[in-house]
Amino acid sequence: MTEITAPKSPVTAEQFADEIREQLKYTQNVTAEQATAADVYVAVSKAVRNHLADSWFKTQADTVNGNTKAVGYLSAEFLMGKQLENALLNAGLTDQFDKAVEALGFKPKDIVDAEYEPGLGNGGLGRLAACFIDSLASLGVPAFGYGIQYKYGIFKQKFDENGKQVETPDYWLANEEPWGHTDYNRDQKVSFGGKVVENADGTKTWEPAWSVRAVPVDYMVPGYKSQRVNTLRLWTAKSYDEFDLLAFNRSEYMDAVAPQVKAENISKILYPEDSTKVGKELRLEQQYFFVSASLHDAIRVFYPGQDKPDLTTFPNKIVFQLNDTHPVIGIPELMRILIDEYGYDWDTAWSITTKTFNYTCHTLLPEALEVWPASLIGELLPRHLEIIEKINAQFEAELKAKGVAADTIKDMAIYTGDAVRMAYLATYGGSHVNGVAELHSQLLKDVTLKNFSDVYPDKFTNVTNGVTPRRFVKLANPRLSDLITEGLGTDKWVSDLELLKGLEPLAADDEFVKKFAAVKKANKHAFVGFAKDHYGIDIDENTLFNTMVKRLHEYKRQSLKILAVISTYADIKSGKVKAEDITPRTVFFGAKAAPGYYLAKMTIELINNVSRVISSDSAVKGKLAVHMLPNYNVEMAQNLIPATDLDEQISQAGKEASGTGNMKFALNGAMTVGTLDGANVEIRERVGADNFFLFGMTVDEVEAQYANGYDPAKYYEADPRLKQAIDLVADGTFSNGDRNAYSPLVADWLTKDWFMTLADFSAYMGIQSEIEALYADELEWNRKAVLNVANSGYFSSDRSMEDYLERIWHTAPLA
Ligand code: Z15
Repeated sequence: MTEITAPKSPVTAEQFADEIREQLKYTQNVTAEQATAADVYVAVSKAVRNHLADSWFKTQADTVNGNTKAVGYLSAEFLMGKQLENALLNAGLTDQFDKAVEALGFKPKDIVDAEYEPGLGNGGLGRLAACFIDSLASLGVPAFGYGIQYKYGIFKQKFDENGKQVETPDYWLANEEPWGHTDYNRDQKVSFGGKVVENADGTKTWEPAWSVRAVPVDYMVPGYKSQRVNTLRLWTAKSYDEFDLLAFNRSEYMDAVAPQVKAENISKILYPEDSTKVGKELRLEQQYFFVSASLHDAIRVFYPGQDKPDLTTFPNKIVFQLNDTHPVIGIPELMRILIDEYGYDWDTAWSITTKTFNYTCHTLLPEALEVWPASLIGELLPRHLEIIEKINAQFEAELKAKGVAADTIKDMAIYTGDAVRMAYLATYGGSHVNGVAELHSQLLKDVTLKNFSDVYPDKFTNVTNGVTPRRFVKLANPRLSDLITEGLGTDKWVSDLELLKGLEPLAADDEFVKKFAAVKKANKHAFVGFAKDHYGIDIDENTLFNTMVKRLHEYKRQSLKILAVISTYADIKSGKVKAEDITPRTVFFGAKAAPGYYLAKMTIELINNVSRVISSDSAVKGKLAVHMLPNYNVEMAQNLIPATDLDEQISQAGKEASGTGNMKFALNGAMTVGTLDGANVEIRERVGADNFFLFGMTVDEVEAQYANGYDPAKYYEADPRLKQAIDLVADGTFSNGDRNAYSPLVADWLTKDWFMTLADFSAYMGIQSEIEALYADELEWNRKAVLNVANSGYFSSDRSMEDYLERIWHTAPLA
């Protein structure tokens, strides 16, 4: 990788202040005296964008003319987080910003806080996409992120007076949004419905019933010290029929705007499900909408002004990564474009298409692998259904020729006659398939996509996820960043995270470890202030900060954590644990539940009510506190992760594909309690078994239990602590005496418990005692935490990108 250093100081603080004043005056139309923090935020953001513009144009030109292939990252979600601080960092303007806004009479923090977080993603998958495009720009790899600019992002979560989750719309565009530029002149037409007619010459013509206008909104994606700025292109849907005159003349005024409503609905809202079923027509419309617009956009970019481009070179220009099954309709769409719009024959089109696409699978849960009813595809995209049928026929013939058994061929069907399996289509229609952690990729080959791996072993590979060290260390944890730089004698680790390894010897240096402990303490203190400001809660900073933040899902097992908390509560209250043996602890939960996910929502309600009961019980005051923090988002992550002592990664083994929170915590010097699942396995390998709190069943043990007929009630009867905890939920302790409040949850635990929370409970309680014993030795604890930081450099998304470049994309940074 060639490092192009950013100009030392593109402008002075005084010059930058003038640029801000100019923006205030001529774009915001307020005087510096009238300006509020919100005005200054917009002005600063536009001034920073101007600094990035030349690098952006140069990167675009080099992308088209250069000798390296670009990457197109197709993703229904990009969970970007706030932009300003990151843009300042990458533009090399952080110091100038601080001084300039102070000169204008503002506190830098108030300006940064004025930004509204764009929540265009649900969780790990969307945040991963954001980390990846950050790393691609930082490595200098030409890349486009392609997705949807939803009008409403992930819902805002509140809790009602009973502790139930309440969702409110996230109208993030209520105020001026300075980062996205709507490029009306680079629009694309996306069509739906209608029928396919066969022409005299045997070719097919799709006669769609309706079309929408896809208008791109461009976001600059600045690299860190790379002088490169890539593009995130998010499509928004507009109507072509601004006014239906016929309807208007019949004075059906409301009907006159119906086409606009229908068209603009497509990019109206992000589906709030994360690894749970959706299967709604509008969702398929969204998927086709952004994928079709993006493929046409790539042809426009790489073959400018050409009516008859030679698209056999398309796979040399750009390689598309399919982020989960959501964009997989891109495979038949590229076939259709090549055959129907550009006149290629089937085989040529297939050869181009299979070279163009690769597929990342992010799950092991069967319900998260999309399967669309053929009838729905047929209605919405009749030409695509034909193409899918033909792909399937070709696939079956190919399998037959390879000697695959007939019943196996049937099991592998892409098109079953009434459904289309998108994961299978992606596996057959692309060059590579990857999982997101070693264990996950292995399970894909052994279980989920076993038949495919048997026939196409070379397609399968692994790329372990990573996170960007810019946002999640440098920006989120400035104190630790300064200490790392001091310890290493360089700040190069920000773009070369394996350099953290150089901290390893310092774990033996008590003075360094004490400085590290002081950083953690300061971060905890800061979070106490953040929590007071944002949530109005009082936290005792002299407690162990124990955090579990992620989407609420049964497989992630928030239930296991809350049952353990209840058990500890009961033990303290009953005096079973002596006062001197108690490690004071504050447990933080953050989790959104999909609005239709009944048991997940009930778990949130339970956590809130456990929190309520514990906080009003003087018997545990100062010893145990639980907080369910509302609306977990990127900003909360950036504040809470650096303040955490112990993080929870306790999914049932074999269910969490990777996890990326686990990486953020390790890099910020938290200790992890976790199962052998997802990337936990690799984190533990790297940080060392002594520096990771492992517990619970392995994948093989889980499988054996399923095979033997798992009976959770057995565990309930066998462990008195578990029995007591569940009984307290059942007897109304956390529901003002109402014994029915949690009965569906209790019934599930005792009779189903699909993710074996009960089976892992005893081991989990056991490891918690070890954790508390170690925590009592402050120096030892922090020594291990330092070793977590020192050995987690591998989990940089820069490294993930290098792996994709080498194993899948076969491209390189621009010269
Ligand atoms: C999602 O956030 C993930 C997988 C999915 O299939 C969907 Cl629909 C959403 C997550 C995985 O659960 C998590 O383990 C992984 O770290 C993340 O994707 C990024 O790969």
